[in-house]
Amino acid sequence: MELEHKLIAILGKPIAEASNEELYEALVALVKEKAAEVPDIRRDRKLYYISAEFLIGKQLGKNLINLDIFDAVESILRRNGKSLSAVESIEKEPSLGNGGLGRLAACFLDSIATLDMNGDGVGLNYHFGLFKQKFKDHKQYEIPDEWLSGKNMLRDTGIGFPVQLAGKTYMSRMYDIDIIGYKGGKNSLHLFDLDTVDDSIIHDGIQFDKKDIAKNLTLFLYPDDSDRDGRLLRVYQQYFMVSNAAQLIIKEEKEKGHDLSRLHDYVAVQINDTHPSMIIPELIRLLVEEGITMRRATDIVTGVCGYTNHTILAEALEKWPLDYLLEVVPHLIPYIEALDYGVACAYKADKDLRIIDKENKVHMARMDMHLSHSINGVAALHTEILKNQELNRFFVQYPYKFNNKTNGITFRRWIMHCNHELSNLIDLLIGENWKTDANHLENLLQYFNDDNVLNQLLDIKKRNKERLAAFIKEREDIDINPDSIFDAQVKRFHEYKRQQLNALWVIYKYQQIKSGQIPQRPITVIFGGKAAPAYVMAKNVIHLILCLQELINNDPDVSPYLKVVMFQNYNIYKAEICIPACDISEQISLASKEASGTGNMKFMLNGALTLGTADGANVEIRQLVGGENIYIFGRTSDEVINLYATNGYHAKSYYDKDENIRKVVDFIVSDELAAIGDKGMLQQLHDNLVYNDYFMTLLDLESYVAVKETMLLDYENRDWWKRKSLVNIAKAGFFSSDRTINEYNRDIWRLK
Ligand code: 26Q
Repeated sequence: MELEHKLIAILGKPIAEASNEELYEALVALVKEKAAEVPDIRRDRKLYYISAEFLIGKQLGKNLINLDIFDAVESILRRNGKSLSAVESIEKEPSLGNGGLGRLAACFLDSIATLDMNGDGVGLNYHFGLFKQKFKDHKQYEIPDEWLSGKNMLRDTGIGFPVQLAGKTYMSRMYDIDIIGYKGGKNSLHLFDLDTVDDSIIHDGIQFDKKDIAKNLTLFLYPDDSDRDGRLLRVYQQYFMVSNAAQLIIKEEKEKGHDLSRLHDYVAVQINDTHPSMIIPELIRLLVEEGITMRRATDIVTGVCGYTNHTILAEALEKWPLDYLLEVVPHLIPYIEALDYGVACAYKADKDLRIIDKENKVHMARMDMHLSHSINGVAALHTEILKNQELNRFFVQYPYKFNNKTNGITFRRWIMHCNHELSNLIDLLIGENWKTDANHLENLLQYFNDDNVLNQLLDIKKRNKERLAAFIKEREDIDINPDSIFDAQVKRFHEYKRQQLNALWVIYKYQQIKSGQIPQRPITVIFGGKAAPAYVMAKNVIHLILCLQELINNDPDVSPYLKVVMFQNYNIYKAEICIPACDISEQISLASKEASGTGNMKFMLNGALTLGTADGANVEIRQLVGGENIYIFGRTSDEVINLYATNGYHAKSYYDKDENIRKVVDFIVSDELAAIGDKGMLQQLHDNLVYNDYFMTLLDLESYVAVKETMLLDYENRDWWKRKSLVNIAKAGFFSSDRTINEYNRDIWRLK
């Protein structure tokens, strides 16, 4: 009752008479009021999680859940003829991330607050985020994502720091977003910005003057780095982020009266990939300015910092030419050179350990590894590959620094919020303990032979499919059949993730249907994700998929049995509607290349079965559910690593020797597709597959097709499938980010 009265008071009118927009604003005000009553988490020791991305998703629903008033608010609205989900759809989604790395940071903040640890996020307030994806002529176009327009949840703190960029001083401004733990206290996400940034300099999509730092610094996440000015801008952004972080840390420590020469006793910094690596020389510099010797400052900062690696792809390991740094952050150069000199003295023999290489490039990851006390990978296989292959030289020097922290996801968003029905059913079956200790989900296994419960799982999946079908009809105007098998691959577009492999399967199935081989049950193949604006081949793959969507969905011979749907501007909100509805979770990266994956965990938790390679966290999913409850195909990471080492893979020979492969691959340049799409793009994609195929698509095609057929057959055995689905849900507890964060805390942060 109290809540209802509050809401009416804020609205100034009866709930039934309010519009969804008015209800949205009233609920935001209500959340603010409630959040103000939630105590700040304060401890002697504090974590700063520094990240270029925080893909936090819409905040209203999550905050209602964590304040434990979601159900109450939902029923108040329902009683007044309103729908909370309609109100939630009004909120603009923050565009502060790209993919897994940013979403991981968001899940971590949720778990850190929920577990009552003191840990804040530090990042940048990108005015137009990554970009908004638009499809036109079956191609991706990029436009600014105006997520900040209208009301938003940022709070101007009035706090700012002077930051030196290329010898000039700029005053920053810090905006905060409350991070409320589930039935817990609150921390903050600090997003830094510059008042002078000028949104009006953007033209023609996402173009702008890359030189005018005062006006462009925080316009976009990952601005185009295909020219020198673009790359310099990224260095400006990175330094701006970490300089603010470092000054915030020093300010807070001084306010607490802590002795800076014991900073490592009070502060932990986690470096999320190499984007924030300059925090290391910057913190050292500030400590030296406080009168601490360089030697001592270096030890202190090493004791403070931990580094997380998210990739083995060489191009993602950042190396900045020394002259870029000289231009942007000349005051850091003496520190970086001194650190490099220290490395040179300590490890004379091994040039590959040097921070500055002989081409005068600064290797950010190497700096991280020398000057952090912890280096972690994000899934067991990934960490082993780092230790034994990619970072082996560092592992030999610092074996004690290396550790694994298998990723996790917050169950508050990825089941409680996105799949109420399943969440409520679980409550009824095993009680609510699983929400704070996810291992309790294993208690679901007692229903392994309970047809009543298993059929309820199927019913919930069905209703989630209907919800997704309605959403796709409304947003994309495509009709999909809720009785079809929903098969989804939603993630950033990258050749190593091999959306092209899935697209080849779509072609294979299309050709089968055209020749009269009708599948037992219709299949809906769902794609979603963005390609980096300058990543030509990833955009070609999107083009192929959009052309296939056009061809197949409009072919009356085929569309009753096969549909292709590609979400436009896939984001967290769409993920929350998509994932609970899917049967098949495509996790088909080339083995060894996907550090972990976290989408795989979200699908599993919502009862989908994985079709994947033995890569990243798929390996751990298999260990948990057993081989009969997952569909693994393709070469192993050892085999792939060996093929790279021996130059043993030649796509052309697979193409030449197998007629079936040729038929499928050549369809990319068929008249049918050329009539729809851009011949040049399709030809380039085709030729890349046949003559280059760096991520070995054709290598795994045969095994992918075979295992996928088995999976589709198994789907028809509903009695089996529902059990497999139950086991997946029951075993997903390990992938709670609460478990991950407890491990970070135990091994790296020691916050409490
Ligand atoms: C690097 C250099 C230049 C421009 C951009 C970048 C860049 C930008 C974003 C490099 C990497 C990223 C993002 C990486 C990412 O999202 N990695 C994912 O991290 C997840 C969380 O650990 C893992 O689950 C995924 O396997 C991994 O792909």
